[in-house]
Amino acid sequence: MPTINFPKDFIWGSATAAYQIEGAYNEDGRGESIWDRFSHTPGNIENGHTGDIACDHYHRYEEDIKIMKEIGIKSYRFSISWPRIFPEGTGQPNQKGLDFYKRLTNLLLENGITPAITLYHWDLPQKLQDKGGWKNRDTTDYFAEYSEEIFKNLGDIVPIWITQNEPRVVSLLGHFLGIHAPGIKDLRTSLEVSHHLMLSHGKAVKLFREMNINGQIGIAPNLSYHYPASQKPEDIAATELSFSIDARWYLDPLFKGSYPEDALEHYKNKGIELSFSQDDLKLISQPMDFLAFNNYSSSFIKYDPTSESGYTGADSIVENFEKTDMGWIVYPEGLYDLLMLLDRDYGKPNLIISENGAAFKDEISSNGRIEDIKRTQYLKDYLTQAHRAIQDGVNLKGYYLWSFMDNFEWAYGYNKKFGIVHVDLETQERKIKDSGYWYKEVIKNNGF
Ligand code: IFM
Repeated sequence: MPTINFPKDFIWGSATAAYQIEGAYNEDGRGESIWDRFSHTPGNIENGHTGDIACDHYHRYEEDIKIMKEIGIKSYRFSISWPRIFPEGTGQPNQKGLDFYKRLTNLLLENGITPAITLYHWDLPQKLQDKGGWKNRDTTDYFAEYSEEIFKNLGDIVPIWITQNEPRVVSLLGHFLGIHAPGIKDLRTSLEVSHHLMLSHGKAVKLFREMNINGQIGIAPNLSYHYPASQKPEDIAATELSFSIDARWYLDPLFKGSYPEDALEHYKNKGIELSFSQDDLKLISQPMDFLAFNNYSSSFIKYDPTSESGYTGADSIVENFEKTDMGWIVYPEGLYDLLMLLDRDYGKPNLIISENGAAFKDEISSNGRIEDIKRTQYLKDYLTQAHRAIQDGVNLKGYYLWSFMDNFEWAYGYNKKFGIVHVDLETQERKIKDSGYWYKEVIKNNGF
């Protein structure tokens, strides 16, 4: 008997994203995405890796669904490649692209696996980038057009929908740091982009309601709990500001219909005065059915007047923590604190952990197994904290493990392994890791 029991109907899921697994980048009429352009540009991705072939999931989805079934995964979260549906970003939809997602969705359903669709997981059609990408407000209308097409085709069979995945990463890494596609480095642009991503979410939710889709819809920002490096007032203030910039910037518009004042003030002091119309904020703050969020780690923040933002990560604190292969600290209590904060500050929403997992180096041992003890321990510790929050009254409805299989980890190429299923990139052979077998038992017992 498990000692940690999850509520009946808890959603045990696993997640991936189109560009990270599909491959078939130029097949069946798929258009170019900004990630094709970015990864094909030398110097952007470790080892020059690309998503051209990736896990070849486009051709191997049947085998992948078989493995999901073997593990007992109850819900599979995947994203749709916008340029597979609209190669030009807008205009005529590509029937072959739609057919692929229909085949995938139907096979999931036949196998008793609930499909959960993410509409945007970063692969904007390059043609839309050529028109200004997410900086261009028109992109929010193109996104609505694309969402409408997907709702029309899959709305009657897919019960769970996520509009945008990690708008903060798109804005910061893609448009301020320039280390993700489309590789832009401009603060003002990154802020305009973040607003347009949120607006596109609002437009998709509006359509979803107008079309009477019989499912649930939400968004998936990446969130982590921020702790002050000390109890000094300046560290506490710096921590609040950093959390406003990283998290409340997305949460407040969704739940309160406004952007956080301290973050607006911070940007104003940098010479960027932002104002947003009430109409936009009304669209963004339409009620969602759930808030999904991706969580991997936590941050410790200290006041630092020498840094551009006025704060930095407290290296002296985190150096003693265990870290994953991404360099992210393992701090499961941070998930508990985050769940409690969301519950307290945002009106007890239904919550879904739409991503959680760990990259560690794997080796196939002589007995043929992949004994990924660290990943299993990480999952166990994070799920323990998720369960603790449920016990304390948080409305946590589900958990999607990132990732179903090893895949293209953006700027790191294939060098970071998050999967509970190992993928041999030479042969495309799949192998369930020990963590996958552990997850299978967790799902079977609804706990551990
Ligand atoms: O692989 C990514 C995913 O695409 C978005 N969330 C974080 C994961 C791990 O970095």
